[in-house]
Amino acid sequence: MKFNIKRSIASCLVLLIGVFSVASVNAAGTDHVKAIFMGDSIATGYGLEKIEDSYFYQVTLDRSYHAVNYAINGHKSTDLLSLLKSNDPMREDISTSDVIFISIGGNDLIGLFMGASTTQLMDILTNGGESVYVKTAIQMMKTNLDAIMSEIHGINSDCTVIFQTQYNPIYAHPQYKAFADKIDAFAPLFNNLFYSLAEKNRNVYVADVYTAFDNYYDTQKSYDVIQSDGIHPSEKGHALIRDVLLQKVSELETAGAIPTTPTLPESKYYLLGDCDGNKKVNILDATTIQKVLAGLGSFDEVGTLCADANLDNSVNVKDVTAIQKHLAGLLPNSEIGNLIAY
Ligand SMILES: [Ca+2]
Ligand SMILES: [Ca+2]
Repeated sequence: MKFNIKRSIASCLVLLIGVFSVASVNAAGTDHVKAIFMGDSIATGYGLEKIEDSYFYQVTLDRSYHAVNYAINGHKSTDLLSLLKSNDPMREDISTSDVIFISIGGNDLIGLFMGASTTQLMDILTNGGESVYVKTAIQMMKTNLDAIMSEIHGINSDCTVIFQTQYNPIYAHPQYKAFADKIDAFAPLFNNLFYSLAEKNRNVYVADVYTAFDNYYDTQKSYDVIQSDGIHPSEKGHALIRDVLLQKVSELETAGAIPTTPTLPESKYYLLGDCDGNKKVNILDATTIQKVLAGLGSFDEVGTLCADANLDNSVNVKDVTAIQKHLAGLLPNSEIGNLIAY
């Protein structure tokens, strides 16, 4: 019972691992600042070995936020706008949020390049920012960003919104790296849209991730902040984004634009269902419980929390079934796979 009481007052961290599903640990009655993360696969932590390496997780822990992540792999600005208009739980969370972090536009920019026909590609490479395709894509993203901001402010005009500029990953792309300088020539045209947005709207700010990556490339002579896919940030890249965001958060806290969570005893988190402690939930976790139930080993304190997959305060065969059903997609409202504070 002690565990449940602790949990009910603990902060909340909601994770998306691979698929879009949002669940939340009850954080009612807490004074935690509420943060929402949204956007694309940079924000989901796509491709990372451990979700703890994501900037989303690290910013949340650093500031003891109650955080919810609505990011979806592959999303462009058009997709984020549709999601904002249609997702009621997201709108509900926005209405009570203090700060929103948005990573969007990378797929608009790269998609323009990678989705181009030969004719379009030639036009882009020849004319850069003057290309009709680049201009059209920028105009569409501008329209979407304006609409995204009016949706958010329509729900909650007081929350602070931080847009992340999009870094150029193509220097590290196995296939397209020869075109990296071409992309770099018009990437600022996309990123300038965020600055215009911040000028036009109150409570809107920009965290300059682009420049942090660009400086890293120059000073470190390395692209190891990018994963081997040549697109997504690596563990180091997420640490870089984390630093840029925390710097901006500090400034905005000092300016009074973001509240700070009162100092609370440090929360620790466990991954529900991860019975073997490898930071993933898979079928081996169900097997681990079966072995312990058969007397082949035992759980320590955290292991016991992780193994109580159905959260009924005991570890038994029902937890094995719960993990199996979760893995089969049959328990959409389960908290298995979420980080839970204790
Ligand atoms: Ca595991
Ligand atoms: Ca149980």
